[in-house]
Amino acid sequence: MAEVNGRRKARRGRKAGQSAGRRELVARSVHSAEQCLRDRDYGTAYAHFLLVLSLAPELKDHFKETFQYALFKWAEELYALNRSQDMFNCYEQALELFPRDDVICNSMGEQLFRLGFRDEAAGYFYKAVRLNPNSADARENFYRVANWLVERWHFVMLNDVKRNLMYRKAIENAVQAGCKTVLDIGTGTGILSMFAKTAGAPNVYACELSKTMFDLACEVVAANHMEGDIKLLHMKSHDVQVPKHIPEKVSLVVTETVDAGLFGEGIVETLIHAWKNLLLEPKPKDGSYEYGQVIPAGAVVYGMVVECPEIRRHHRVFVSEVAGVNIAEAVRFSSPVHCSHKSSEANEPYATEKMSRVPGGYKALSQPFLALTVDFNSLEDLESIAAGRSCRISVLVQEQGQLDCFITWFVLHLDKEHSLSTGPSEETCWEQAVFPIQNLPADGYIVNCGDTVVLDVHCPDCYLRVDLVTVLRAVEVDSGMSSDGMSLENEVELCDALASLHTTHQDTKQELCILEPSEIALLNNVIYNESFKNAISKVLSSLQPGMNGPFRNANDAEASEGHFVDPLYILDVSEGFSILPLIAAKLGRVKSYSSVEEEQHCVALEMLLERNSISKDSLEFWLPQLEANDEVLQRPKSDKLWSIIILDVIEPCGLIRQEVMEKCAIARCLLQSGGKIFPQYVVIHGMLIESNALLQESSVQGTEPTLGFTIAPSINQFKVPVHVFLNLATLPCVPLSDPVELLRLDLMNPYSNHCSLATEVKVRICKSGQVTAIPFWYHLHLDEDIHLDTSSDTSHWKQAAFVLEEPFRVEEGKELLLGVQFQNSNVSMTLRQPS
Ligand code: 44T
Repeated sequence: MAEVNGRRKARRGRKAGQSAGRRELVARSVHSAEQCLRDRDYGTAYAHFLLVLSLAPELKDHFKETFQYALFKWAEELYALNRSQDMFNCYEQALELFPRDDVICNSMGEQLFRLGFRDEAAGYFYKAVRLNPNSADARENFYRVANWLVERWHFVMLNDVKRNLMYRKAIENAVQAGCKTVLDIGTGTGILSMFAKTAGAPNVYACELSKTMFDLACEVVAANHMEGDIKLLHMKSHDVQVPKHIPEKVSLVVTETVDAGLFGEGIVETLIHAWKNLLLEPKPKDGSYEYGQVIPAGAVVYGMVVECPEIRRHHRVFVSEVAGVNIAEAVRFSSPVHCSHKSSEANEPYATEKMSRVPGGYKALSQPFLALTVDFNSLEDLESIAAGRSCRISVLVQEQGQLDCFITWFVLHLDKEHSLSTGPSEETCWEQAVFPIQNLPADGYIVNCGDTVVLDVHCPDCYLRVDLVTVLRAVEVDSGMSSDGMSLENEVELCDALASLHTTHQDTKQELCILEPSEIALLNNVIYNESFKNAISKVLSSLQPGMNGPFRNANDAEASEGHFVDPLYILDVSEGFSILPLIAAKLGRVKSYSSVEEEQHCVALEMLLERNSISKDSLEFWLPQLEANDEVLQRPKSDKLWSIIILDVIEPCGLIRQEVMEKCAIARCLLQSGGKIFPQYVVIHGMLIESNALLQESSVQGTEPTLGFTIAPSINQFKVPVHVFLNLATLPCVPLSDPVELLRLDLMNPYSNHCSLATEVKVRICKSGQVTAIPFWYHLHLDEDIHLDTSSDTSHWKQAAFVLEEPFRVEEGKELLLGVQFQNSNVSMTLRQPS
């Protein structure tokens, strides 16, 4: 016994000694950590804190914020050193210590996001919001990724009763006709699988490649008490193996892995793989055994030749001069959505638009033509498409107009009785694929009645492509070219050769510069560029008292004065391609700094400089001169200040750019006396509307549209309050108030905005109804007289809308109070009755 006690004592003594040692180690480490923080040695400080908090968890509360500070500082350094793996390891260690800390979670998400790991980032933002629903940062971050993880069309499709009914009927018919085993490829929220199960299919499998959608499907299936009935797999169908993942080949594949261009989600490869590996043999002639089949059974793609000014101004630079700068010859601007038979894979094959909602509308120049048919139940047919089967089609022009684009849509034949059309004049949630036409000679776009447009339809990399081959003019056809015995085929080849001769000849001198559609719209926007030119000249003349009247060219200025004159400095920090520095340089005695980043943008600006005989010295590229991209806002030279700083305040999607007020605060300190920030102030405008269309895109509207299944609560977790990229001019809605000014952001005095503002404005109701959303747009005031309206029909900006959590009933003639909050560049709104 004595011995046992002795041993216990010894252990206790050792323990006491250990704990004293531990205390001392902790104290020393705390001391070192704090010293390192003072020395800005964040890596070592972080390591010391890690040790402290592992040894003494009771200190976690006390040191939480200091620990976070050390972690974030060290993470920044690791990021700058390109040691992102080390950075993530630090975050993971930190989260082991503080598993329920929303700030660390959110910060981890931000790091993942900026390195491109969006799925993972979303998980952390989501967790941060759950841990602390009041964290505005985490919420905004979550909204940003939610938009990307669960695309808004999921809501639209789930709300589309016609589509849901059609799929349900087709699946019921197939199951009742004997399909026992079903595989749902790209299950999304699992709705088609649930149709199959409810129709009586004994074995239902489903696969989904997106982790977020797979998790959602699991939740939805459980919410509908079918978790034992549907086997969900988080994988691409191509990786599904029999019997490893599913025990048997299936008799029915259901899928809706189609995009606006039909093939863009890879349905051709998906079904080739399924026919070879996952489906029973196709239907035998005598129907004697259980066979495999696919819903949809097939599809027919239709096309049309279209005139559409809105698509034209986004995909083709058609102005030859921009506020005094000639852009006609030196550079060939082109949209990334390319529609020529020489198109390379780097190009996007098509844009998508809901043609019924394109501002300014469109005009059909031809009848719809059949472009392609595909039988999803025929492996042979699928393989011929994958092999690049191409089809040359001649389309008769029936209306005079401009050849702006081809559009395509399709009819999805689910089975013999049920089909869905995605056509432009259909009541459908679908967009159409748009193939803009570009690079014709300026006079080549006009087509007349009787002309023939020759095009190729094919599917080279499993994306549908429609390429213009040539236009046969009615006069040429009439004058016997096709009646001299030459077949159309040969004739077209001839034209083809001529056409490509024509373009290669053009290519030799011009520099190619590929611009985003919104950048093209900006170049075409005369009002935007002229407004900037006028506002810039006003500031310049106020700062150069000697220079009255029209400005002289930079060269004249130097020549006439005969000695070195100090130029005025102008900085343009617009995102993407901007020609404003050239417009400014052309005004004379100016040194313009452009912050374009892409090589092709720099080259284009240099070519335009030369072409416009502007002195080379008057344009500088700003970013390459700086050590880091986030240091754009500095003095032009150590002893100089800027006369004008142009900030890009609004994103093309209609939101205020992140950190713009912070940028303003810095910019303000870099301005010479009398210098200006453009825009000087921004006024946010908005109005109350009732819009069912916006609601449909915003969240699943109960169980009715999903035919009784409970899907809404799960997917609506990904609902976001602010919708972007709207065309307000064509959004189906009823205005319930006049437009009102909501908030003024003063960029010349950014401190008064403090990055966070809140006001309440009175709104008069002009029509009774349910307010569902508040669209908003901006007036950018370059000065007191000149402003740009982001909702105008020449704008390269789209609009945004704040969708209310619940519709708000309003009565005509009454007044309401609309609260507007602006924080960290995010706008939110609340509506209430005046008390
Ligand atoms: N867009 C429609 C596409 N998937 C619709 O991860 C229509 C767009 C649209 N899973 C406006 C309106 C509309 N194996 O969750 C996705 C995707 C998944 C697969 C497993 C595969 N081989 C695939 C391929 C895709 O399937 C789901 C649906 S795909 C797209 C559907 C309202 N803008």
